[in-house]
Parts: sequence; C-alpha cells; structure tokens
Amino acid sequence: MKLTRLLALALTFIAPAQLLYAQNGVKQTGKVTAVAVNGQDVDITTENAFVKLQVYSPNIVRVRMDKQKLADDFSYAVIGKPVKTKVTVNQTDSEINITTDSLKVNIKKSPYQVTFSTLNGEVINQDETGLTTSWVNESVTTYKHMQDNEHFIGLGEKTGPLDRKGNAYTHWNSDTYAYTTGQDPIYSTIPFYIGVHHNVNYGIFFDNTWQSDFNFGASNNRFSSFGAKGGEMNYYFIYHTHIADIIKSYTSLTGLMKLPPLWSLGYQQNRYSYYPEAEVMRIAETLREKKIPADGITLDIHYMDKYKVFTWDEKRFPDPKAMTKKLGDMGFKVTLIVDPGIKEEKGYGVYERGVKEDIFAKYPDGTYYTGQVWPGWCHFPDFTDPKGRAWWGNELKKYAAEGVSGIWNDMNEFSTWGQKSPDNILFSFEGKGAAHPQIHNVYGLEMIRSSYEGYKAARENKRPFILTRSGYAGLQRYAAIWTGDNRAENDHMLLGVRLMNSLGLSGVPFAGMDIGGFTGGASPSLYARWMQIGAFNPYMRNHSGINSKASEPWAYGEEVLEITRNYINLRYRLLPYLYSSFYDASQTGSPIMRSLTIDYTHDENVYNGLYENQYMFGKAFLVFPFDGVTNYGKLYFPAGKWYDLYNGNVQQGNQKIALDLGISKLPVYVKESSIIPMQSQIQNTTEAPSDTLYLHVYKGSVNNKFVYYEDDGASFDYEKGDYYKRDISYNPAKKAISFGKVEGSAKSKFSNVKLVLHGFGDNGMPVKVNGKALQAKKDFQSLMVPISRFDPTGFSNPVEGEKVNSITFKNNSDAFSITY
Ligand code: MIG
Repeated sequence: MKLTRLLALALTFIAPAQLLYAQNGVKQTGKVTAVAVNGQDVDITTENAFVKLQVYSPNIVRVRMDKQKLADDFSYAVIGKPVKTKVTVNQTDSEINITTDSLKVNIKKSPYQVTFSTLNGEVINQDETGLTTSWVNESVTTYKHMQDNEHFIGLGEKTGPLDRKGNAYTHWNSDTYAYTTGQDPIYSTIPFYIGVHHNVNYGIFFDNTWQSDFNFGASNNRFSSFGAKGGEMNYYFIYHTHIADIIKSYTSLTGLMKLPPLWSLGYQQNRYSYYPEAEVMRIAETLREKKIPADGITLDIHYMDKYKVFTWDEKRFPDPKAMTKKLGDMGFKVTLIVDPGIKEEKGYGVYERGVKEDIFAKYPDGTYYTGQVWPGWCHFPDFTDPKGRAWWGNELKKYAAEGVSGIWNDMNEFSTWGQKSPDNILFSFEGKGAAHPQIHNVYGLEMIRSSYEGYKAARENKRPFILTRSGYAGLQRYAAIWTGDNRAENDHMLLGVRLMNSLGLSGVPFAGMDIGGFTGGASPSLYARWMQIGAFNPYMRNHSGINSKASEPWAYGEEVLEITRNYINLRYRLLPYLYSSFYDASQTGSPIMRSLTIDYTHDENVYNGLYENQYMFGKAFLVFPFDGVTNYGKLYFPAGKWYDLYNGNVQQGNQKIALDLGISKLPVYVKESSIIPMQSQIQNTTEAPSDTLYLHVYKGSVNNKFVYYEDDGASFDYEKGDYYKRDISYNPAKKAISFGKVEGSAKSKFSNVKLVLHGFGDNGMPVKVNGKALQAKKDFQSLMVPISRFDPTGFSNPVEGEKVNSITFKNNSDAFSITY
C-alpha cells in the first residue's frame, strides 16, 4: 500500500467525519483547547469554536457559541442582566465543573459536551453525545439528548398539541390567513420552551432572531434540537423545581407585562369593519340596550382614507374626536388598527415626513424597498432605527389627540402581498446594519415597542393599550397579542386555547383570540361555547372577517344572547379577581391562562391529548374548554378537591369523567382553598360597583394566599405607591382567614367586605375576630343567607337549597384574622 493511502486510511480512523466534511461547511465544536475563568463567565476555546458560559443567576446559565470570536453582545429580547452569584469553577484535564447554589454544569473537554444537572447529580439536560453543537455553513444547531418520556411545552404561539414531542417547528413570522390547526409557522416567534422528564423540568431560551428550527424528536428518536440559519448559538438554560419559577426567571430576562388599563380587561367588540360612524354608534348603543357589558370598540382598516395609516375617511368619520367623546361618555374606549405599510404618495404627510426623516427601509443601492399591501405600493418604516421609532411615535400623537385609547398593530410580520419580502432589504439594527433575514422576526417587536413608547409619550400619565399580531420574545413588555385569522370551527376554538396556554408558558400573559372565529361562520352552539370560553381569556374580543357572518352577541338569537350575556356578566363581576391576577402576572410573569402543566407538571394525564386544553384561569378556576359541536367531552380533575362553580358540588381529584352537557353552561370548577374577590354587576369599567367586595373562600385542606390588588386602573400612579394591596390568606389547620396590613397609599373602592364561605357547612359558625368572639351587630354581622351562586342561567336568583355562610364587615386597613 502506498504511504499516502495508508495515511489517508489512518486519518479516516482518527477523525472520520470531521476532515471529510469540513471543506463542505460542516463543523463540530470539537475539543476544548483553552479555558479562562472571568468572574461568573467561563470562556472556552475549542478546535472550531469560541464558547462563553455566563452564570446569570443561581438558576440561569447562558451559553454562547460561534465559529469566530463572539461579537458584541446585543439582544432586542433580553433586558435582564447577570446578577452577582456564588459560582465555583473546577477544572481537570478532561472536564470543567461549574456549580451554583441551584445547579451544576459539567463540560467534557474531548470533545466539548455540556451537561446540566441538579446538585444531587440528576441529569436535567445534556448535549447529545457525538452531536453537541455543530454548524452547516452559517446555520448552527445544538442537539440535546432526548430523555425517556420527555415532554416539551411552550414555544410561544405554535399550533399543534400541548406536548410538542414528536414535532418540529420553524420560526419565521408569517401572515397566515385562515391557518390550519397544524400550520407552522404562524405570526410570532418565541424561541423558549420547557422540557419535563423524571421529576425535573427546565427551560431553554434560544435568543436568535434568524429563522430558527426546533425539533422535539420529529423523525428522529435521538435528540431534541434548536438551531438557526445564522447568528450565534445563544441560549439561556433555566432550572427550577417549579415551572412557575422557570417562567419567572424567563421573564426576569425578557421582561414583564406592565399592568394594562382596566378597560382592556372588559369585553371588546370588533368587526372587519364597522363603519360609518352611525354603525359604530348603533353597535355601542345595542350593547348598552341589551345590557351586554362592554368596554371597547375596535375599528378596522375601513376607518382610514384608502387604508392610509394616521388618516380617517372623512365621509365615514367626519369628526373622530367627537365620536370618541360620545363613545367615551357611554363607557366605551376606541382601539384603532394600524399597519406598518406607508403608502408612497406625494402630499400624504405621514409618507413625506418619513422620507424627510429618512426612516424607510432600503435596498443596498439606496433606493426604497417598495412592497404592496392594503394602501397599494408602500414603504416600510425601519423600527430597528431609533429615528424610525421616534417618527412613528410622533405620528401617533394624532390619535392621542383624537381620544383613541388603544393601538392595534396588524400586518407586522411584516406582511406584503406575495408574502416573500426580499433578503436584501437593509435595516439599521440600532446602527449596526442588518439585512432582512436577521431582523425579520423582530420587526413586529420593534413596531410594538414604537407604539408603546410613542403612545405612552403622547398621552399624559395614561397606560397605553397595545395589541399585536406579530412579535418576538419579550413582546409582553409592550403589548397584548391575539392569535390572528382563525376559522369559525370547533377545532380552532380549542387550538386558540392551546395557543394562549402556550403563550402563557412563554412569558406572555395577555393574549386573546378572535372569539367566534374570523373566517366563516359558527353554528349558534359553537358561538355560545366560544363566548363562554372567551370570558375566561385574558383579552376578550369578539371579531370576525369581512365576508363572514356577523358575530355580535345578538346575531345568533335570544338563547345565545342570554348565554353570552351571562358569561360576560360573570367576567365583569370577577374583575377584582382578574385584575389582581394581572397584577400577579405583572410581578412574576405568572400567566392568566395557566396550562395545567404549570401546577401539575408530573401528572401524565395533563399531557394526554384528551385533556390538553384544560387550564386554570388565574389560580382558582379550572376551565374545561368544552366541545361546542357535540357538547360531549371528557374531563380530568387533577389532585385536590374541586367545587362545581354553579352548584358547589364537590368533585374529588385524580378522576376522569365524561360529560354530556347542554350549551348553557361551560364546565368550570373552583380549586379547594381558593380565595376569589368579586364585585357587583357593572356594564363597563367606568361604572362604579357597589361598595361591597364579595370575597368567596372555598373550604379546603391546603393553605392559600391571594394577593389582592387595586389601583386607579388607568394611570402610572401605582409606580409611585398609589395602590391598595394586601395579602388575604386561608389556613385550614388554624381555621383562619387572615387579612394582611394594607400596603400602598390608595383607598379601596370597597368600604365593605362580604365574606362568602363555601363548603364550610350550613350552620351559622361561631366566628372570632383577632381571637375575640364576634360582637353581634357591632363591628361585624354574621348572617346565614342563601346567596346567589354563579348560576349563569339565572345569576341573580339564589339557587334553591344552597346555603353558605356569609359575613359582612367594614373594610379596614389593619391586619386582622377571622377564625371559625
Ligand atoms: O389582510 O385589517 O388579522 O384581524 O381584520 C388582512 C383587516 C388584514 C388581518 C387581521 C384581521 C383584520 C384584517 N387584517
């Protein structure tokens, strides 16, 4: 054998794949050749890559990798900084070990391979041996070992099942009219998911804005992987024992939702499109006449003059300011749609100012990129340019002056007719320069940032309400999101629930869907069901498309109208509960629609396709999004004790039941030990409820604490301490319901509290306050009354035979405890 052949043969044994494929762009990370420890960072050089491991907190470790030296750090999504953390780094010839107070990271050197484990040494997540991280030309992918029976949840607005195992997904924000229930991608990108196996769970946030791909064992039985067409491998590994804390850590990186204005939690009525003004007024008046509580009317593209943003069609809407005033007097806020495409037209001030400010995206030869959308040929603002954001904010002042309350950002994927914008459109990217593929997935995020910041600046001390169709990780800082152009079909109603549950797992608490369906027309029963479920969505908006069936609550006949009204009524009575839940979300990232995987993570049943849509609405209500066609369904009750919302009947947990149900009720159960504040019926949030807060407590065996929160619901004064907050807790062992001392400088809307005790028995209970027996009729009044239940078919009528204990007392700000 010739020497060269021998050599070649020997080489194939030494590094078979490496040498052969490297020339064609394939690169493995390879062996570690140098290690440097810099405080909480460990910088590693390998044969083919530069790696930086950064400890962000005891629970968060960031991994950055590139073929060349790592570029300056920049992210539109991440606003969290590393916090000072105790870190120990040990090295041997073969490995590096990093230990925090919560986890261990082991890096094998030959070749590079990362393993995250608990302090006890249980593997949480591990690079797949032999594959780890590799490049194929400019695309980079990290391969993780698929653990036995691993579940994958989250990943933002992704269709398909709750458990993403066996599926793969792409992130490329797309305008997907009438998408199917398995279509991918749709409108937004949140490259964050949670893995669950062997009683451990972790989160991975892959912060890369290029087109990215996630594979959770689709067509392979070996790994889960995440990768992108360009940019760095850049992921944050998050470990906590509870999923709620993983979400909290994720939102410590990407930011929290700000408290929205209270009116945006009310019912919103929309149509593509309501016009002229007389029609808008007719809708508003009908909502009031028919006593359907509502807070918002949303105007779609036909309010504009030939679809030109920041204009009004003067024939249809001769005096917008007077109209918003009239609506405002009736308790309605107006939300307007805006699109990013700016019509290229001489004399159109918005366009001309854009040219003057030089804020439109261009081709490499310096000419404007021109794409076609609603107004015709358009230019597109560069929201990745601070100048572009400022220009947009300036244009928004007009709507502020006209009394508009909400800005609905549509088409911001960005969408153009043809749906294929060229790669060579150039964007500022904060002065660093980037072409379309790198910024595509953050275009929507930067548009809503412009809307949020602009609208905040345009109005004195008023919370903006921003709605968006597209976005990227961190979108919760600026906007609520809705799930786009769904279809009026049962499967879409259920898919919408899963999308919102998944968004909730991915740091976005404020989400909604087109209730009733955007395309097509629902049957009356499907519509009724959809509105019932909609009452238990964070954002409740009814919307339907231009050529579809009218979708107002009265469009489906008397029975459906009544059902719909009952549930919207209930939502309004629940506003103190809902608003406090939003407060919680604004502090912890805790979602409003809470997938059961959050609190029942290691219960296999919650991943079962039969039960995958079930969720908690806040922390008290278990909602079963019941089929709206067959009205038949299977329910799973996780561990604990559950009270039927309508009659108080107790259902034990760890049970599956089948239900055949009429359309008038949606199955909703209350978790034992729940604390639920409610108010009297109002028709909109400008109307004051009665002076009594109804505080429902459900007997249980577990301790519970509810953070009760109130503020003016409109301004930013709460940031200066102008709020009313107290802990309300229930301790069954001590037989006590305790009210903590009030925090904040605001007064409560409620001067009385009516404590309503469920499941505590029918006899008037001897009640003590701060240990002292109750002085009848003095500070407190103890009564035995049959109170009205939540029966949606006749809310104001007490349910026969049902008795609960109820105590009414004066609200006061000191800590006190009621024992029984
Ligand atoms: O090309 O503004 O998803 O809610 O009604 C369609 C008209 C543009 C898409 C949105 C939809 C809205 C519609 N828009």
